[in-house]
Amino acid sequence: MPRKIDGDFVTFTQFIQEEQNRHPEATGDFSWLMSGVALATRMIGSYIRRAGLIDVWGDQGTTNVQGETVKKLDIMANDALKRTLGYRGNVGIIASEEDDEPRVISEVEGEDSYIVMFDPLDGSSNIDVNVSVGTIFTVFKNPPEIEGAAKSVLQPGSKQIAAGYVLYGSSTVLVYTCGQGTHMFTLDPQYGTYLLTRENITIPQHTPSYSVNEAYSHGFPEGYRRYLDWVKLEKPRYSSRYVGSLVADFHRILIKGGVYFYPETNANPEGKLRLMYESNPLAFLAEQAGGAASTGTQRILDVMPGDVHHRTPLVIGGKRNVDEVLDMLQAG
Ligand code: P6P
Repeated sequence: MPRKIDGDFVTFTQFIQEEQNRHPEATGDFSWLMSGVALATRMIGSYIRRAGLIDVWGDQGTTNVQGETVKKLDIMANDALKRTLGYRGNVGIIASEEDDEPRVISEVEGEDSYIVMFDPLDGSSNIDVNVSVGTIFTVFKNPPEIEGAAKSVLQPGSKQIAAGYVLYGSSTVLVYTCGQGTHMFTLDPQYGTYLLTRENITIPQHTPSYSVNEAYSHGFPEGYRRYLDWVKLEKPRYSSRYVGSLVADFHRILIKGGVYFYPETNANPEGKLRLMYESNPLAFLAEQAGGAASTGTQRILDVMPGDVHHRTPLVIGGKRNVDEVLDMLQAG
């Protein structure tokens, strides 16, 4: 049930404002920026809920910088985020999974400037079959001293000042952190606003559950294959859950525990998932909820990106679940 303060519901914007009041050093109107993200996701959710009734199924007819077929909804989601963030004067740079390069959208001088990066619609190939999809976002300070958007965005995940996702599932939930815990807000369609429904989420340290696309396991490094053999013999029995939509898979782990991993494969020797707007935000949320996130050899939040679309292997989930996988990798 939504949390109440003095009998009133707590909206996402109120929550952000309360956080900002607790941290006067937070420059600029951060809540105004985050309200832009929330508005865009409400627009995206309305498109998704009407898929089939409006012309949003199927392909756009182009491929993106990732070499992936672009879905019509990918473009609509990307445009919604760029439009709403474009009106937030304190957003200096945006970068999207759908765009080749980061873009300067406002020359905001000094401290009051942010970088927002996002995957506008992760898992969009699932739209046509009505499986949950998500929007993932992350926020960094825009360093005025660095020249050029392409360089300004190249910061390790430990520098994130906020991150989150929206999961368009059986209900629409926004999960968010600014380094003060991981919190969840549920969209009340009646009011069209996100209400606080879970505060200070904690990932169970260990749950007998793992999430991976085992079809590729023959191409995994040996340690992952050893883990997959071991886990099938363990007592109590482990369960396997894989939606094939990162936000849906991660959200299950955030609430119930377990581990998700997408290792290096023959098709994706660097890993398939992107660091800046997929792995980093989820790693920030996971660590704030007491979990862990690794490349298999390094903490995700310590990775120095090579470019805005840097790919990485990802192992993420409950602390002890992640350690079980890492122990198998380190066993050589
Ligand atoms: P595979 C969707 O394209 C995505 O990036 C994630 O949402 C998802 O976890 C993964 O790819 C699924 O990849 O190779 O198992 O289909």
